[in-house]
Amino acid sequence: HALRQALALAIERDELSVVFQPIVDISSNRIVCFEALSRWASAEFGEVSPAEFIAIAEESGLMKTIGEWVFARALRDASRWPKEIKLSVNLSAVQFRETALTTRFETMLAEVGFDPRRLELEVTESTFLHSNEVTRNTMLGLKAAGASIVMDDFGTGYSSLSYLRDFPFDKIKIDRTFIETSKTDAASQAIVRSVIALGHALGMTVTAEGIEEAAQIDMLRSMNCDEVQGYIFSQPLSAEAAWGMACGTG
Ligand code: G
Ligand code: G
Ligand code: MN
Ligand code: NA
Repeated sequence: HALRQALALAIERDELSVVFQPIVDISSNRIVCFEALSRWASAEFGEVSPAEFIAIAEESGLMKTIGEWVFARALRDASRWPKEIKLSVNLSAVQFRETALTTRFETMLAEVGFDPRRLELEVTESTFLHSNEVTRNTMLGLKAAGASIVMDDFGTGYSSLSYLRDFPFDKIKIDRTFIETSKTDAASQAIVRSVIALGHALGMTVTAEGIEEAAQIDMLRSMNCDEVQGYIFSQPLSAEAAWGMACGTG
């Protein structure tokens, strides 16, 4: 409850920020995208993880405001990068339940002159758990505007192949728990290989998350994975550091 009250004041107190983690093309080894990840440095509670404060925002009606702030901030920073580098933003299930989301995002994109085709929107499987026509229409609207839709953390939570069939995803991100265990666990390795093949069969790009070792990149390359992300390349970076890296000076 106290946390909720502090979160309600986080924007005006300037306690929220956005950091950026690079996503690398596995064949060219170039940065193709940065994922925006939000951070909250609370005066009272210290660093609160997004896993925690996003959940609070969702339950307390703050998600719309916070989601929009994060989007605006990430866009502002990304608009300084070279045009071939994309921006990926995580969206909460709650944000999709709002019909006006597409229009507002389009307005914000137009304001900074950011091509919607450079935008990727990451959604988790929980988005579909209570999905309805509004969720679907919002997703179709964002896609029609030019953005790509990404299934995040694939393989965990309420994984359902019907979501891949019924919603227009452009990309799948394989959850890092499968990558972590694939060195020693044959089942994880078989799942990673199969999800890559499945994604490709559906015409989707496949990204692997949580890469911490070179051997994991080699394994994923042999499996034809498209993109990789993880601490081996970089931790999430400040806007300034991401800009340096995007421009090749980082
Ligand atoms: O950055 P970190 O690993 O702490 O993120 C933890 C979780 O919080 C991840 O699942 C990530 O997708 C989620 N997350 C981070 N920033 C945002 C955000 O701005 N919006 C939403 N909906 N989720 C976010
Ligand atoms: O769920 P989502 O993929 O949006 O979460 C991204 C989170 O994963 C970020 O909070 C980031 O800090 C974390 N992360 C990114 N790369 C790595 C990694 O190589 N190892 C681990 N353990 N976590 C990572
Ligand atoms: Mn994500
Ligand atoms: Na993830």
